Amino acid sequence: MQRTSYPSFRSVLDGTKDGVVRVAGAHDALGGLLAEEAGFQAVWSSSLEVSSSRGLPDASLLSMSEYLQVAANTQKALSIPVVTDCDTGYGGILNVAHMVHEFEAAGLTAVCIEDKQFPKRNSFANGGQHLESAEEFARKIHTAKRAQSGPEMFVIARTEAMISGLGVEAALERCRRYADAGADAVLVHSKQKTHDQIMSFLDGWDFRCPVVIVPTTYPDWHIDDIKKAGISAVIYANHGLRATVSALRSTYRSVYANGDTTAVEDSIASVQDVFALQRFDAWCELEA
Ligand code: SPV
Ligand code: MG
Repeated sequence: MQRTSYPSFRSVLDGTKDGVVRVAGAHDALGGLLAEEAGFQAVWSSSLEVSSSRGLPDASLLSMSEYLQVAANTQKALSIPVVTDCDTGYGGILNVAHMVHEFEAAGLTAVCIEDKQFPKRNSFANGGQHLESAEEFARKIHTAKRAQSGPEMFVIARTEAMISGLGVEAALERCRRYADAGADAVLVHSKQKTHDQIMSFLDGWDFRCPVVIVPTTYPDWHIDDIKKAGISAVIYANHGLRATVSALRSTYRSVYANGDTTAVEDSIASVQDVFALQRFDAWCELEA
């Protein structure tokens, strides 16, 4: 069944004041359903996941409408909110306004934009990590907040300062500016192998708005310690995608190599399991 009601990301965050909102990356509704089943409180419609699902690099190749369609289809299947990774906002200031109008109209309740120049590259790509000026990006945030028509839309301002090679001070300066421009939260991204850089950021942060992190390269930071550090939301951005690649690769290889599917039967979901995820029974009832 498609979902007609689900909480906004803002209400989930407000309701998790003593904890951390845990968010899982997905590239479609099925991935979102599995994240919800596992207990996650929100889903990240990731630009890396969505472009990879098209066999394309995460380099601003897909259009806003293509990302919106994936995010909206994911949201329709879920009872938890989707946070959409909207890259740079798909262009300039008016593109950001258009983006907010369109995502809000489609029922999405949270968007994230980052302070890189369009076209951007994935944060873990070598080179090409060119920042937009802090002033211009603050204008994007201000415009995004002015463009929303209802109170729910949650705008996350993401700084790529430390991804581009700048230090913690630059990230702090940018995040203060974005918060003052109206951001509902800041996302501070790091590609270091430990969470030390994020801890230095938090030491200098006055928590004028909540902080979101993406612990891809520092995977050992336990959720209890993330919570103690004062972080509000954590995005496990691409683990679903990477698990999909590993699972499909080993399954296809086994089936091809063995000439029959016996060896994989115990490790793959049953067709009945898939029907349950589709809520097939509820659909059949509609027809009864
Ligand atoms: C994504 O999931 O697309 C992100 C996070 O933006 S990262 O891949 O770390 O840049
Ligand atoms: Mg992305």
